[in-house]
Amino acid sequence: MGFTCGLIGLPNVGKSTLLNALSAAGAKVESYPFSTITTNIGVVDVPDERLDLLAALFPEKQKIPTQLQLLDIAGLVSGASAGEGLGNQFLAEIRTVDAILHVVRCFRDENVAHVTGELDPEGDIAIVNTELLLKDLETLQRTCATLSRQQKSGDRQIKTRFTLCQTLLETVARGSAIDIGEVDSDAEALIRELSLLTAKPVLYIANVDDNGKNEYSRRVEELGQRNGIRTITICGRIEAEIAEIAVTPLERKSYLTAWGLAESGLSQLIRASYDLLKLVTFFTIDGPEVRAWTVPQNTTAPIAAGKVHSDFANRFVQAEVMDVENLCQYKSVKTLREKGLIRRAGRDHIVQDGEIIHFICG
Ligand SMILES: Nc1nc2c(ncn2[C@@H]2O[C@H](COP(=O)(O)OP(=O)(O)OP(=O)(O)O)[C@@H](O)[C@H]2O)c(=O)[nH]1
Ligand SMILES: [Mg+2]
Repeated sequence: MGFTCGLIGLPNVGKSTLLNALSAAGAKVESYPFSTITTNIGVVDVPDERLDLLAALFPEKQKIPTQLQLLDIAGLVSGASAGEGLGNQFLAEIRTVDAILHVVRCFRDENVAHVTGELDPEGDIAIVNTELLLKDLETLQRTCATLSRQQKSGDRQIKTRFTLCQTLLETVARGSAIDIGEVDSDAEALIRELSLLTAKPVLYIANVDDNGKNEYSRRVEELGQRNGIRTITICGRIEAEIAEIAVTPLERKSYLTAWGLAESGLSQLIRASYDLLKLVTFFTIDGPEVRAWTVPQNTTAPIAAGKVHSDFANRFVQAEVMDVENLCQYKSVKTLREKGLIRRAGRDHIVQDGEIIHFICG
């Protein structure tokens, strides 16, 4: 399981509720703050219409979606970076995730305490962001101090690292998150090595009342737009209830319709997380399965082959590549072959999102 998103936010914003809605994790949900004290883990199937189309084309084969891992992390409060609440545990967990899903409370409910007293999406987001910044500040200060001592030895590499570290420290000390898209490859390596929290990709999740989008969720969206962060609006409680009572996808759909929800917010959320992680999906239709696989962007064909079977990476000779639309249109691999719609791809081929790949191994 390679890719992990972490649900973070203030206490009582609905993180565990969302995890339960997304997976059968059975996380404890309570109306008091800090009900989560140890991290809950859920595994989620990534919905994909293209896989559904392929499964319909090969009804005799088993459909296997690709998956994402989700962590539901303890809520944090102001002062977490200095150990308040479950602060340090929270921040240590965030280090391990590839992307952050920042849950923001946008629902009113007097039975559920709000840690700062009232609904304030911008303020809530700022509290969390400040704690992430303070933790990065501490990490960078500590690393800079160590490197500063070590560079006295005259080692060139250590000197370069020290300079990079200082630049990152200046950014964070100004109150700015680190933008991994803006730095060179050396700095990127250092950022990853130190697992800097503000450099991780983020998605906002506006957790709304039963009535859908509201004034608060729109404020989250506006803030997200200003910061280049995407927002997904979701009603965690309804989705969790539906997930609990609906057994089949059809049942789920009819409950969603009854609630006036066109598509599950959860599907949107999972797809958005997947985009956030810059992953691509490819499909295989060989053997008894139609299956979706996940690889990072810019993965070559032999590496992708190794994902399907560890042996394949070394034994890779070439690949045959088709498009889902073509296969759905002509309904058979044989016809695609006759029409010249199957491409041959060598070791340098970069796997593109949506390709159906047949690996030929020696
Ligand atoms: N009205 C309403 N209540 C919700 C919604 N989502 C969650 N809640 C309630 O809010 C309370 C807190 O939910 P949790 O999922 O435990 O919140 P959490 O963010 O995991 O909280 P901590 O673990 O304490 O950090 C519970 O009583 C939920 O039922 C929602 O969309 N609407
Ligand atoms: Mg919780």
